Amino acid sequence: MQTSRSPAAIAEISAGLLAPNASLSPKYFYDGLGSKLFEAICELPEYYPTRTEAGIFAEHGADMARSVGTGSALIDLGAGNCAKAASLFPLLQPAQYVPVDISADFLTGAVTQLQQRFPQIEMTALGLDFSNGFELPDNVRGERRVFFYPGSSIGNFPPEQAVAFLRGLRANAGDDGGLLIGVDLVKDSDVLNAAYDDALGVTAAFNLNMLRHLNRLAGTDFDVSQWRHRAFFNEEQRRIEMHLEARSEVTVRWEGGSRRFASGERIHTEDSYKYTRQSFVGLLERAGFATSHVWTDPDNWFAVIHARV
Ligand code: AVI
Repeated sequence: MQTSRSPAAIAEISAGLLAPNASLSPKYFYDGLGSKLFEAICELPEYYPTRTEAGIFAEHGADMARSVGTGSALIDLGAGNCAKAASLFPLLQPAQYVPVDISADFLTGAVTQLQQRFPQIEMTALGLDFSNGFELPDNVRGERRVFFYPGSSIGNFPPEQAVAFLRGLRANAGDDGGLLIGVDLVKDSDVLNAAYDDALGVTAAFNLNMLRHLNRLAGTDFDVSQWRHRAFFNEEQRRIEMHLEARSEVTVRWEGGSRRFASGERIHTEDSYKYTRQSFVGLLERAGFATSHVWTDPDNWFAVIHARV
């Protein structure tokens, strides 16, 4: 979660707004309110990924533990409140738990509580932005390392960046480690469009809230009421695209820059790539992983994959 002004953030936001096709990183969704809105999205009837993945864990957790093995160092990427990993502790029985999240404060609170429930698991919280690669601390290096990356967050990287990111995990996994990852699958576009443009407008609020966050981060003067949420499945690219669209002509100003947007002009805020089973297995192979097992729900909407090095 990023809330204070930094020259690097201002430069990045400014470059994104001035690009011919304006675009901003989805990381700017997540201020305090943005994180709460994302939690609300996960509860929406239209947003199937969270509950579908939870259903797969509930149904196949024991099988996953057999495939992954017990006694590993479980490295939870984007751990948040650590609830997903914790639900698997009784089955996976990790020797060590390493939650990694950009919000260190949030993590520390969650881990303190978790340590009381599972005193036998050694826990080391890491507060860092892992999307650009990271080094594991020395005390994690001795164990068999299993990365846990649920929620289909891998879909928010373009495929080439996803391969590079997975390669980084592969390099950190050692000779006998692995990866347990959640992947959202290609499906009927009506289901996908509804999941990212829900009837209550929670995803619209999540998208629009980025503008308030930018105002604080970069001193932009966005007026939220002048913009609307747009989300649609791009069949050719197999991705949901989210945009913010100007309702009428509007000029946005910030210290050191300004940009005029014509009515209907858009700022691209997020891509969420959807994969077929085969296409994701291909991505894993390119990153140096071998797929060990794939579990899906009865509708084949979501997959949890165990990959070995
Ligand atoms: C975090 N990520 C996996 C979500 C997704 O589905 O791509 C972010 C999101 N954007 C809109 N709704 C949810």
